Amino acid sequence: MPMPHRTFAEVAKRRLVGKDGSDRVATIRALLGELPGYRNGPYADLRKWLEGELDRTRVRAKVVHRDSLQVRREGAAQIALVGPPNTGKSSLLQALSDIQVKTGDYAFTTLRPVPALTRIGGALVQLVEIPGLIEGARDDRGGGRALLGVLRNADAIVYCRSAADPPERLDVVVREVVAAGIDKRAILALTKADDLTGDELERAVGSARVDSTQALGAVLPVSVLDDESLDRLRAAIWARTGLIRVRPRRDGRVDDEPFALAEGATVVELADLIHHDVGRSCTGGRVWGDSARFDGQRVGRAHVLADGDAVEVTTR
Ligand SMILES: Nc1nc2c(ncn2[C@@H]2O[C@H](COP(=O)(O)OP(=O)(O)OP(=O)(O)O)[C@@H](O)[C@H]2O)c(=O)[nH]1
Ligand SMILES: [Mg+2]
Repeated sequence: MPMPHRTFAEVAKRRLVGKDGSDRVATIRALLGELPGYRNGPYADLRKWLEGELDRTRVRAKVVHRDSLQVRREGAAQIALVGPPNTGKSSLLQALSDIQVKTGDYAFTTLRPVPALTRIGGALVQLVEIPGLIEGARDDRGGGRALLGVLRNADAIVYCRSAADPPERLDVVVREVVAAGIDKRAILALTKADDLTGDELERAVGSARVDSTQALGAVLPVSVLDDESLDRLRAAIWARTGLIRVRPRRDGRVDDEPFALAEGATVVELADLIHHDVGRSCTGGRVWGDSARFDGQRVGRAHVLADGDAVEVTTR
């Protein structure tokens, strides 16, 4: 039994994350070897996509010196983690995904943006650690311009500061981001929350809230040792992607994997993502979830969906 094609696509993307040059070529070749040889349908589409990746990788290998800081977007949204050195950004990346990243008890362990894919409520989201933003980054100090370029591309920002550090520790980074004209939905993660006692943490969160300007967004204590805090971070990240997760329902069964749609998306937009033919013949649907007044409510094509909805699309 071959792997379902959607699973294969996810696995393939995951295996390609962060790979460049000959490493990437070898992985693509291996994936092509594992792909069932159908000439039509989704597997043939996957083959075409992989062959395209092969070409693009070869082209990129020649220009890699120019844009080696660029991060290839993967997943439904891209979230940048940024903050002073040694604030636990790599550790968060590692705790939220299953990649191995270098972490270390010293500054500037990470020197290039590091991407990692994480799943939030079934949807794939790319996290990117932005290292080493220093004073003068906007004037390209420390390769700052390219790093800010990655931030500019992201859908939202998680500012990271150690809970035990004074608020000012983040000032340099925030100043550079603001001066670069980057204005995104954001979260302030107070990292290594386990370093503080309950009382100390409460005070740290309180003063961060007072101090937190609009740019920093909601304050969230996190520790890689506390799974619940990581789940809260995941939820807060998702809330800032501007996306909703919607699962198709067919024959009474709800798909495991959600589609990620823009906030405000309608039934017909979901139908179109499932397949253009379904989009064309969509008459509406039945909805389970927050956008429905009751389970299985019948709705029209223009019904606006909510995060977490399950939808049975009806067609002519
Ligand atoms: N107690 C505690 N220590 C943590 C936590 N997260 C990270 N650390 C430690 O903090 C140190 C720095 O972690 P990194 O993840 O490398 O920090 P970083 O922000 O990626 O650092 P640079 O890449 O150097 O900027 C390491 O010694 C980690 O073990 C946490 O939640 N709790
Ligand atoms: Mg790091």
